[in-house]
Amino acid sequence: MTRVYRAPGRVNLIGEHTDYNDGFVMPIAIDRATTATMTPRDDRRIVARSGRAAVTVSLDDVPARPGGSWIEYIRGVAVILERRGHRLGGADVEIESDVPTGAGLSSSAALEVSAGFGLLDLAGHAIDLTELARACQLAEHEFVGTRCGLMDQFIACHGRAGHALMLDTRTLEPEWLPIPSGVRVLVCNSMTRHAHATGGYNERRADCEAGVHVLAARRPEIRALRDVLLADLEAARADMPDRVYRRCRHVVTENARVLRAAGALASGDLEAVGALMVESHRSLRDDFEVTTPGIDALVDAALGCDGVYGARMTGGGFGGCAIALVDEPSAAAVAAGVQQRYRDVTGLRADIYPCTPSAGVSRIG
Ligand code: GAF
Repeated sequence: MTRVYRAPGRVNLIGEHTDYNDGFVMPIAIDRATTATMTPRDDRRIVARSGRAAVTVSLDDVPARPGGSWIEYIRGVAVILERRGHRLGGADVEIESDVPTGAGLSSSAALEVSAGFGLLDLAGHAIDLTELARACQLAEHEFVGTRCGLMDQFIACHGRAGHALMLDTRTLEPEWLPIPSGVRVLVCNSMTRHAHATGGYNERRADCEAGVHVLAARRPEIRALRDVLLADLEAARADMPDRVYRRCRHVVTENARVLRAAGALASGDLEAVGALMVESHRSLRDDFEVTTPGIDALVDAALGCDGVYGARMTGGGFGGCAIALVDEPSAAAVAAGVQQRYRDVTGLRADIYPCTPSAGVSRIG
């Protein structure tokens, strides 16, 4: 019995670096995905293939220090699921994906979720998608070393065709927002990625935690930046390094932007959504410092084209992708215009395509 499982990548419309601060995010599952073709084995080995790479690991032999290769995404999920009481069997796993790796479109969550879903299904377990998302997030913390939030795994599990998900990452309460007809989200891949993205990500998270520590000393009910008002932050500004203050300012203002963007999207006010996207990008560039010159160039290029409501980086940053919210009839001209301007500024060729809001993980064969 061979089965095929599929989990999507994602873009995030707005709400960046807010998920590990108990805040708000607005991801969309996209029509690029990872498929895991899986056949059960009667030993407890996972024999995984991706392109020409093949790796075998045993579920009974978990190394104290994970090896840092792509197999850790699969092994990590399997180990965490077993730790949570789901006994699994081995499997041959063939991985294929059209989610570009290292582009900020969450290829890692697509891999974790497709494989984790498949392992649970092959073992006959009922699947709680939110529990699966949490197991995948923990796998990334423990086996890969990125202290990520839950956004990517959550949307890979729960994505809905035609919709963005406004998620409160504290309560996990979802609000599904239909993407209005006549508008497209263009994915603009800068084709660049910093080698130190994981380190930079974890440093940003540590800065946010340092800010909470200072703020909670003044107001003990503060548990996360989600609980902080701009006035709290201004009052505590002198007690923290300027860098920490600016990281916190990004998160506090970004949470407010997501809430406003949700209202604007629900009422079809695309101009307002676009303006909030631009503000978000500037905050990520100037306060959170996770954009790169290439990504800034892509965003500027998009904002110089007719038919663009807004544009911003998407995902963790340090390279990767920007997105642009565009009028559907202008999409092809915007793609060509952005490509041209980006090449003029950087000499690089950006990969640009519209994405279709898609469903989350499922068995497809
Ligand atoms: C990465 C992480 F995996 C997410 O949890 C999120 O923090 C995002 O960066 C930034 O918003 O994709």
